[in-house]
Amino acid sequence: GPTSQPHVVLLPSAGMGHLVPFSRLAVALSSAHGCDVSLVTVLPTVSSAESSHLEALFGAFPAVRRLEFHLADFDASEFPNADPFFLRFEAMRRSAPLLLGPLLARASATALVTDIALSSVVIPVAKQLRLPCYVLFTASAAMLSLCVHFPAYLDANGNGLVGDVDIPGVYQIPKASVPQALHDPKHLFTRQFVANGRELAKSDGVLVNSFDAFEPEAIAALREGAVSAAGFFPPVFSVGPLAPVSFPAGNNNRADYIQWLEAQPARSVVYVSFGSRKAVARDQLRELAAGLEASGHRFLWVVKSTVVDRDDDADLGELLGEGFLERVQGRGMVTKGWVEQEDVLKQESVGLFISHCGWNSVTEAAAGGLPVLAWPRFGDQRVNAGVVARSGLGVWVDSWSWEGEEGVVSGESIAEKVKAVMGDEIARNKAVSVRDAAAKAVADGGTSYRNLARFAQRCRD
Ligand code: BUP
Repeated sequence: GPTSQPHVVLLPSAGMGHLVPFSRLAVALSSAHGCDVSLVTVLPTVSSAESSHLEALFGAFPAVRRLEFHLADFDASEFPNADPFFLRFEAMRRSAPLLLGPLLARASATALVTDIALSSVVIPVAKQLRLPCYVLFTASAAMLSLCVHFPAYLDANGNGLVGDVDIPGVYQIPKASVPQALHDPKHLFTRQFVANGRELAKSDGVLVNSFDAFEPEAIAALREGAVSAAGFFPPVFSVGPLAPVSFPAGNNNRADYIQWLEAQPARSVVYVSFGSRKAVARDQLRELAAGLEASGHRFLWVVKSTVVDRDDDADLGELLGEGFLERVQGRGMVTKGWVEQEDVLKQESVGLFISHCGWNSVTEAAAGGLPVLAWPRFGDQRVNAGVVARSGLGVWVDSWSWEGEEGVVSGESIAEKVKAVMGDEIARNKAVSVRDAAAKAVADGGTSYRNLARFAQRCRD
């Protein structure tokens, strides 16, 4: 109601890649910037990683309130074979026009931050309620610039064939880096992406988990209005890297992989993770195993062989090939479950991160000054890998295969590259410079610090 105090409602969509930056933002606004914050949740979550994360978050930060969003019935049979996370986005998008307004009214929301994946349906709901509506873009600023420019790009290319995309004021995204789905105008992801891109200009501002020194071109071009066809764009709040939320450990037992990492020499371990959302093909898993073994380096490898973690009952030994686990015992640690990546990246012993370049992982590597060997696979990951290479955070062998490509990268190529980057002093120093720039951005008076304070001030006004 009109007499209640300012109340910021945050609305994430599905998947850890979305939930993680939202919970970081929730804690930052609530703990450091004096905002009353609620986080909207949809139950049941798609993955069990999300449900454990939410439980830990609400347990550790009781000031962050939980608002449950009940979805209308949704018939998924219209989208055979669709990714379960996209299906959840779509279910939320369909429920928002009718069900979100009442939820926000009941909660006496005074500002809303919506996930980019829901923007085109949520912004009109907020407008109707006269509620200031901001968007949290959960990927890179480069990807944000693509999102803003892409509708105009399609309008100008009536034939629907997508080639290299030259983003005004930014740089060219090569055809191969444009997310696979966007090459098909009828794809569910493309329809959502274009609708969201068109609607963004009507938001009250866009937050992005990046920092000015990391992505100078994209952030400046967005701010200057150079990217949008209208020549105007709402304020861009680059607030990254958002600080990880640390949950007090439930017990005193440090995880086995942390104990193992603590026992290894400085910068001797390769950490390998391809994110939480997509399985790696079995052939490729075998080659990766061969590559890590042949590199001679120590490694910690998080293996994922199914799309949704609840379905993962594969046997590691069988998955990685006869005798592999025995041969690398002591030198390589392989785990199927969730690891606390933040804790891993903090370890002195970790010297390289082989990453799919999910944007959260990239920002975490940047904050830690850990060199990245980029191996993007699908979605926005090749665009993010471009940021990794440009910024000096890491290296990207862009000929390595990605979604839709037949090839498997051989164990020999992987071993060779791992050896090269592990021994590359210059690469390490560059990653450390990125870390220093990130620390400066989030420190008192830094660009990200000021942007977040400015944003919180608006929410409190
Ligand atoms: Br896997 C894994 N532990 O075992 P991204 C991930 N994470 O802490 P994604 C763990 O989840 P999208 C694990 O630190 C990061 O914060 C990781 O987000 C954490 O990739 C987050 O890196 C994963 O953006 O999401 O999951 O592929 O595709 O939505 O970007």
